[in-house]
Amino acid sequence: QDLFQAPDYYQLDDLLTEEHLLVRDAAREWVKREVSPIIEEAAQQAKFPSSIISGLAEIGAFGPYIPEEYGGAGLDQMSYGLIMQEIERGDSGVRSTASVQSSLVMYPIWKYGNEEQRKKYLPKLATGELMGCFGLTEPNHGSNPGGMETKIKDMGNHYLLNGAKMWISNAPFADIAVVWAKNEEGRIKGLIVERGMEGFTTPETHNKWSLRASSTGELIFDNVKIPKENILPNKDGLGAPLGCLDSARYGIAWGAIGAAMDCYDTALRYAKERIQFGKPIAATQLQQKKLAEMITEITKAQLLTWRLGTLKNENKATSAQISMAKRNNVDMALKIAREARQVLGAMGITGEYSIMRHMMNLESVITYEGTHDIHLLITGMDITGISAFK
Ligand code: TGC
Ligand code: FAD
Repeated sequence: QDLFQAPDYYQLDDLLTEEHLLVRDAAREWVKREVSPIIEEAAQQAKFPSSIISGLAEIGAFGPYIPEEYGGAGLDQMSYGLIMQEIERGDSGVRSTASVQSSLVMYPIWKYGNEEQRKKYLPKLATGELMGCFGLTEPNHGSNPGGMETKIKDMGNHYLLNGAKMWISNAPFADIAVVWAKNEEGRIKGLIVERGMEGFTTPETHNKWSLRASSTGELIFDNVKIPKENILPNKDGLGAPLGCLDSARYGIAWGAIGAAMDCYDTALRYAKERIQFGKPIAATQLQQKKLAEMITEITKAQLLTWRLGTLKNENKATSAQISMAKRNNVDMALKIAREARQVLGAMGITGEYSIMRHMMNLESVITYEGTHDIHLLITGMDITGISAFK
């Protein structure tokens, strides 16, 4: 296969620094070399390709913006976004692993943990020596995590954890889980649960048609003893896990552009090569409409996301702005995947091409980290000042 084409219709590369371009190109080259050749097979087999963990660490995908003193790459938010874009060009499931490790495990330990917790866990998470997962969603509480039933009880020298989390990325193989549970006063606390603690199990969720190269499971807590030093002391309440989601949603906004680029690029090449009625299908107005709309939507998403990156770098991005970008870009990518699949005709349904895999993956991406509906209602709440959730 040729090199990835990178649509840059509005010369956005001119707005990036040398460092951004270096970081992006290193991630792009790694994805092409290490992810593209193996990902279709991994998805077909529904197996997480654990061989890529060390490579993800090497390109800085685990904690891109975590300071170097804790083993992170010490990069800015734009670089973080560009890495996510390149990884999701390969596969949303691989990007999920990086998102969870960076924004949902390393971020809360860095922001809400104490110095001992940071030093104990972050360097090993950055190299992939330790892998983590994030337990917020429960069987009865998905969009409404504030209703969670998982709870901790103070036993004097430790806490006792009981409850269950569901749909947890990386759970089946994670070494640690950042888990959100209510204390006896009903206040949400973050805690670090380690594999091997008695009463803690992580059964795998099977039969997914989406995100098949990502491993998903449950977290079951049956009277698990949690040492007090495993509680994240510096923030509690629902705002703590939601703060982590802001960081992950920002990365997903970039990642979705990567998936869309790959679908567009594949459809464009195919349309130029596929001859029907004596001419390339790219010569027909209908296929040109599809391709022209795809590049228009990708370009709009790139501009929105670049601006969001600059706001993030200045610490000025609001949660509502992040929601808008996550919602817009994932929807854009899913629509492009559906259109691109049709450009390829029957070939589009096979694993010879990446489009159908992207399309199925994006059905998860449009649901996790806040559904398409929830992000619309977050925008609605932001512009009207009225919450539709209450
Ligand atoms: P609400 O009353 O609005 O807020 C409660 C407290 O939280 C604060 N807050 C935020 N803080 C930081 N970031 C945000 N985005 C925040 N949104 C709200 C808020 O200020 C308040 O603070 P305080 O101090 O006043 O208490 O809460 P609500 O119960 O009405 O719910 C709001 C809602 C629906 C928007 C929220 O619950 C939500 O976002 N639901 C969606 C759930 C979700 O996204 N789950 C994701 C689970 S993790 C996942 O999917 C990982 S997939 C990863 C992968 O594989 O890539
Ligand atoms: P529900 O909340 O039951 O929603 C069902 C439908 O109702 C949706 O269409 C929703 O938009 C709609 N709806 C809900 N409330 C409203 C409302 N107020 N108004 C209008 N419509 C509404 N979670 C984690 O904690 N950690 C993870 O690592 C993780 N990984 C995941 C990986 C995968 C592959 C998937 C699919 C999910 C993952 N999740 C994870 C869970 C994910 O965050 C939830 O699935 C998501 O938040 C939605 O919750 P739900 O599935 O329970 O849907």
